[in-house]
Amino acid sequence: MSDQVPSSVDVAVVGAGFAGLYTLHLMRERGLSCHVFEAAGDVGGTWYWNRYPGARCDVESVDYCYSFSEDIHREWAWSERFATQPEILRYAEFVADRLDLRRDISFDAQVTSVEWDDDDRTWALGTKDGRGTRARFVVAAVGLLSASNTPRVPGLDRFAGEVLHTGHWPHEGVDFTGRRVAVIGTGSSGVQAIPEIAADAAHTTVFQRTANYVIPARNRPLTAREIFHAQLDRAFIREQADITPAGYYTSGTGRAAFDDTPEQRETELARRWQAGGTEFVGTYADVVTSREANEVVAEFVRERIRETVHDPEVAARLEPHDHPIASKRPTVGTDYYETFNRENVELVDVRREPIVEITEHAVRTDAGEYPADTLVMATGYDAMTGPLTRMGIRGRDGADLAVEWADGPLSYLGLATAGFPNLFTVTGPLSATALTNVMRSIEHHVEWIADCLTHLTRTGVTTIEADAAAQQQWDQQVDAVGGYTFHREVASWYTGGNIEGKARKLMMWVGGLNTYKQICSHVADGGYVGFRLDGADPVPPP
Ligand code: NA7
Repeated sequence: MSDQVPSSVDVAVVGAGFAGLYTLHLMRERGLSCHVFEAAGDVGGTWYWNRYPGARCDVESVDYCYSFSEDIHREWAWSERFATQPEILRYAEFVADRLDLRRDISFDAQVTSVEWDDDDRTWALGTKDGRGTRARFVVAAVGLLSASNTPRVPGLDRFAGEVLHTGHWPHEGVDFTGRRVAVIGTGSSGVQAIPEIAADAAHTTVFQRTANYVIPARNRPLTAREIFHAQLDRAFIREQADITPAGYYTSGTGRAAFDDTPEQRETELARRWQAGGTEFVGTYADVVTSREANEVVAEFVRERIRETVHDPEVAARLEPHDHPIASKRPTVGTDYYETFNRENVELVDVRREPIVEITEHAVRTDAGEYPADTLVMATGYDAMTGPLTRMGIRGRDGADLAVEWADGPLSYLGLATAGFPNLFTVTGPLSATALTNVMRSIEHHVEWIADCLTHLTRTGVTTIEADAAAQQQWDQQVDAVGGYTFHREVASWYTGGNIEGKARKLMMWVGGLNTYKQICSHVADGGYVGFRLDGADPVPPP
């Protein structure tokens, strides 16, 4: 770990999750001096904080890892199909050790100001505790889901027991034995945590705002053969990142739902439901573009809910009806629906009976009071923009990123924003991320940025800045492509609709990582089309 912050560097990186770690490694390889600032006490990013019971990745572990290094790929073996948070964190630590990264990372260093100085064309970064540096370039590797969202429920500060957020879980863990627990939120975090909490707690009350489609994980240990193949197949993994929309191999049928007969559909969906994992939702190619196709898959899930949950009233409350399946991030769970058959578990639909307030010892809805000793907020994140707008970024002429983005994020390719020269985002808003295997998005963005900085350094260019017109065109393209799927219309963290008062805008390119990578390559190959180099007119298309 580095307590010594250099007074100036070529590249300052914010965040030591998977994006920040790879950025540091690649910058070193390119001969650029680099320093990383990380708010947490160690590496891992989202996997450092999300220590709630049951926390796992919903992408299969053999895909949720780096592919850039032959050595790392060969030396690491995952133990389960869906890795647990502790195992993923160990992997991040392993990579940090293997590449000797910690010596250039400052921990417990929350960046609170990032200010552009036009005179000497550098950024000044400052942390909450007064550390800082100057940097030619800044890479914000802050993750999509790192700014947690705690809704302003009246009386929350009066609650006498512990209030926990899944995204900031106590490192020492929590013993729920004998406690009455209230869980608010049934997204991925809630879906994973609820069965584990219910197994230990005296009583668990689940407050659900939107019923979700929960696909069984069917998690299991990986076989020796699977581990061997995963270690062998790095080239395959990288190739898939280039040719598939999600950036990894998926076993969808490639057919439209109505290409199959009803019997074939039932058989195919049942087989995939049995296999588990998010691939179930990708059974048919038109699931996010055809309402009828979507409804077939959605109804299949509802039938499984009715089949699993004994109390028909509870089952009805758990059935999702208000959004298409896969229009929000699909959730993968273990024994989620089964948990509602437990005597000590209660489900409250807060659309029917809204939460009015939190009292000292209970959650009070307009229909009654639910006693609780511990409150678990599984209420998600101010996703994608939150980590960036909370960082005090001020660009050219003092422009405040939070103000510029008040009506939604603006970015060219999701990599850079007009008015903020020499600042790059990894998995930033309006890039190809979130719907992808984020590991592949991270690798692509970091490599693109590293190539860009290498080019600028070689050619003596001191500033690069997205052109406002190119940015606007990209914005329109993201929106137009977004119109082909259901993601844009649904209130979720993809659109900012999960948070009261947040501007609604689809925040990612849904046209596929493969297509996005080609666009980014054309931009670079054309000499950074749509960017202004050293303040000159934007580079036109070749
Ligand atoms: P999510 O998926 O955003 O889920 C948050 C949950 O909290 C969701 O059920 C929300 O309901 C609920 N929520 C949020 N605000 C409130 C209020 N005010 N009242 C009641 N319920 C509320 O976050 P997660 O942490 O579960 O998962 C994030 C990602 O991590 C996930 O997509 C994976 O990629 C991994 P809503 O559905 O908005 O009505």
